[in-house]
Amino acid sequence: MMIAGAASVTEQVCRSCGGSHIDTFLKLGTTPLADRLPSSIDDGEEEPVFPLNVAFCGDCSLVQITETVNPRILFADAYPYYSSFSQALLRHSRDNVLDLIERRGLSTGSFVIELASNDGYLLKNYVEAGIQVLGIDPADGPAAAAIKVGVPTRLTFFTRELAESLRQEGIRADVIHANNVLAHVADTNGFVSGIARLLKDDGVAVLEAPYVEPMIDHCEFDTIYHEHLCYFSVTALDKLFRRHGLYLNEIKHLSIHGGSIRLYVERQERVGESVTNQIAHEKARGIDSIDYYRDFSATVDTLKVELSALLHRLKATGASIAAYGAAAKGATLINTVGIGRDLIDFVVDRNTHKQGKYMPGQKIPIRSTEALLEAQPDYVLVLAWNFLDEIMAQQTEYRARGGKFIVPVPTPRIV
Ligand code: JHZ
Ligand code: ZN
Repeated sequence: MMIAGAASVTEQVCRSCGGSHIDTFLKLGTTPLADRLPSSIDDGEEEPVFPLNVAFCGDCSLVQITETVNPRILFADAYPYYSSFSQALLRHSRDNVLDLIERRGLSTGSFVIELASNDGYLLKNYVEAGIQVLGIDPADGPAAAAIKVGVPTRLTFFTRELAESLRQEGIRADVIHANNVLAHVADTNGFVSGIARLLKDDGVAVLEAPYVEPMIDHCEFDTIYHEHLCYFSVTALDKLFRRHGLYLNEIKHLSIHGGSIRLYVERQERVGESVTNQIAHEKARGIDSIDYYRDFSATVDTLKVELSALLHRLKATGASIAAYGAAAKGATLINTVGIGRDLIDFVVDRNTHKQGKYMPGQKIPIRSTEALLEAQPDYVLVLAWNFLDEIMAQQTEYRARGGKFIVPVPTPRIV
C-alpha cells in the first residue's frame, strides 16, 4: 500500500490477500502516466515515468501490477477522462440503471451511491427517475460537470474511513455502483470493506471491471497502465469479497472496454450459476494458475514488432498516418511500441479537455476529430479500438474519401 508522500512504491506482497507468492510475467518497461497529458511539447518539465510490471499471485490468483503510483499524482488536478464522450457508454449505463430500478423495485425512497461517479454519466439517470443519489469522485473537473447536471457529488476518494463517516451521517445505500474503479484503488481491501459498511442489509453493489480473460486472449496489453492496479478473474474477486463478508452472487459478461464483467455483490450468500460456472471455467482454462499467463509476454512482443513494422512499411510508401482516441490505453501502446511523431502526425479525440494537449511520452499533438477531414491522412491508427464500431460509424465521410483504419489488437490489421 501507499507510503504517504512517496511518488510510488513497489509492492512486495499481493494487493488482495497479502501473500508473497508474486510471479512477474510481463515487463513493459517504464512508461509515463497514461492520463497525464502534457500541455506543450517542451514545457521544461520532465514527465515522471514508472515501471510497469505485471504479476500473478499464486495464493489468490489476482493479476496485478507491482508499482503503486501515489493516487494524488495519478488523479491530479487535470484528470482528463470524462465518461460522457462515448454514446455507447452512455447507453450502456442507462440500460444498467433502468434494469436495476426494475429488478430491485427502486423508488423515490431508495438511495443510490456511485463510487467514481465521474461527470454524472450514470447517476443522472436515477435523478431523472426521482431517486436520491450521491456521487463520490476525487477528480474536480468531472465532479464539477456532474454537479452541473444535477448529480450531488462529494469531491473525495472513497475509503473505508469515508464509508464510516457517511454511515454516521445516516447514509446507507440500496445500490452502490462502482464502474472501472476497483482496479484503480491502492487500498483494495479498504475499498471493499467500505462498500460492506455502506450497503444496506438487502442492498446490492454493482461493479464493472475489465475481465482478465479477454485481456490475455485478445492481447489487450495496452489496457495495462498505472491506473489499473488489478486485472480481475472471478476466482480472485470471489475471494476478495468473501474476506469482507460480501458475496459475489451473479456476474454478467459485457462487451464494453474490450470485454468486462459486471458483478452483483450482496451481504447474503446466494451464489448463482453464472458465478460457479465461471469459476469452473477459469479452473478448466487454468486462469487460476500462472501457466495461463506464461506466453503472454511473447505474444505482446510479437504484436509490438508487427505493429511497428506495419507503420514503418506504410510510412515508407509515403503514406500519412494519424491516430484516433487519446485514450489512456493509447498512451501505453505508443510508448511501449515506440510510436512517435515520425510515424503519427496527430491524434484526434472528441474530448475537449484533451484537445490542444499532447500524448504522454511521445508528445503527439491531440486535435479535434474534424482534423481527420481537414488533413485526410491515408491511415488512422485506432487507439480507442474498444469503440471501433462507434468510430467507424461516425467517420463514414473519411472512409468514403479513401481513408483506412488500422486496428492494433488482437493482431494489427487494416480495415
Ligand atoms: P476509452 C478509460 O480508459 C478510462 P481509456 C479509465 N482509465 C478506465 O479505467 C478505462 O476506461 C476502463 C475518445 N472518443 O474510454 C474519448 C472519441 O474521441 O476507451 C476518449 O478520450 N470519439 C478510467 O482512456 C477515448 O476516445 C468517440 O467516438 O483507455 C476513448 O477512451 C469515442 C467513442 C471515444 O478508454
Ligand atoms: Zn493474492
